[in-house]
Amino acid sequence: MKTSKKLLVRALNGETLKTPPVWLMRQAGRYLPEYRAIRKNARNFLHFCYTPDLAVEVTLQPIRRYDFDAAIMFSDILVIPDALGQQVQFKEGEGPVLEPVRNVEHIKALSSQGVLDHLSSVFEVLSSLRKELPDDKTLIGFAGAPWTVAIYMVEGRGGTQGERARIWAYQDPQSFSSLIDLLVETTTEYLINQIDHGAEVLQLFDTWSGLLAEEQFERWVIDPTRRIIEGVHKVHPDVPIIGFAKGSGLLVEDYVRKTGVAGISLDCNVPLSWVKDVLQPRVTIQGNLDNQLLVAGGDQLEIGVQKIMANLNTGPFIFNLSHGIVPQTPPEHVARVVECIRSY
Ligand code: 1CP
Repeated sequence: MKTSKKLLVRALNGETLKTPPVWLMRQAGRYLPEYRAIRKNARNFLHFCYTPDLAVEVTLQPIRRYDFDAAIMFSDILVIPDALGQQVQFKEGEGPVLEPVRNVEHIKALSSQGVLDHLSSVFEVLSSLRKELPDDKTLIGFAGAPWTVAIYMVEGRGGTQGERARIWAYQDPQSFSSLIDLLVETTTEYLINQIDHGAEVLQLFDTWSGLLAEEQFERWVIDPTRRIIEGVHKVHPDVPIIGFAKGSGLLVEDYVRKTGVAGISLDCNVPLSWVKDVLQPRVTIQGNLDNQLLVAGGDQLEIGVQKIMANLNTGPFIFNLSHGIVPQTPPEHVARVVECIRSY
């Protein structure tokens, strides 16, 4: 099937569909027994991401089980710091641990030279997926947005409020911007190559954009995102890019106007009537079922799905979550959501 005929791409090109395309952030992951079975044999998480056979297999698992409209390649946003030469580890039960970047010398020690070679297995995963995916499914590539990746690079671990990065950005914006610029340049090349290898849609994850005050948001979220999208579109003008500026509240309107995203992935703390009236006329909406309601299940789950459908399925729309599926999610709740959307 031609890419432009696929449901996800049609929605991103502004079409209102009777039944919206559906995929869920972190649709591959520990809530699935078939994922855990493969994961337990992998040496470590990064090695798992870099082993094409395994990454392809776990990408396809949720497509087989739920018939989602799109597959997101299995990888992680932290492969970029790893490829830049920063030490990155995923510790069991602890999450990512990085050798922190805290000053100009640390930034200078990073190198964008071998990044694409280092990530060649990711491109292999995409090429294989394009061959193996059912014809009507869209293949999504992704990267972390510079601000969110920088937070992990500077803090050295998850579970922070990005304090060090935020203070650095205020105290010495010039040196902090050299880190952001390096990420803009590297991420742009990385995404262009993802498209060259079969990605049909891209998503930029800015999970921690909601930590920033208005001017900082403009400088460290909007501007780098706009530059990446411009750079990608210079080479591949027709590939739609979805932005996930999580937690950014009302600032998301500016993000939509200035970055060039074709779709905006929303979390669940935005009023749906505002989304419908203000955002949806400009951009395709993706979202925004509370990922904890997906754990909770029951009647509330179906009511939640229907409320989103009633508000947002009257314009260009992609069904998704507020944030990724968590490991405690009962797999049968995911099946109910898909059924509920398709029988709406
Ligand atoms: O052991 C495991 O299985 C590790 C769990 C896990 C998984 C399944 C991690 C570690 N990463 C992933 C895959 C992943 N990460 C995908 C795959 C595709 C899919 O959606 O199915 C994607 C898109 C990501 C992106 C990602 N990684 C983000 C952005 C999206 C989001 O959820 O906010 C972030 C912030 C990360 C960092 C990361 N990687 C892994 C963990 C536990 C974390 C979060 C650390 C933290 O801040 O606490």
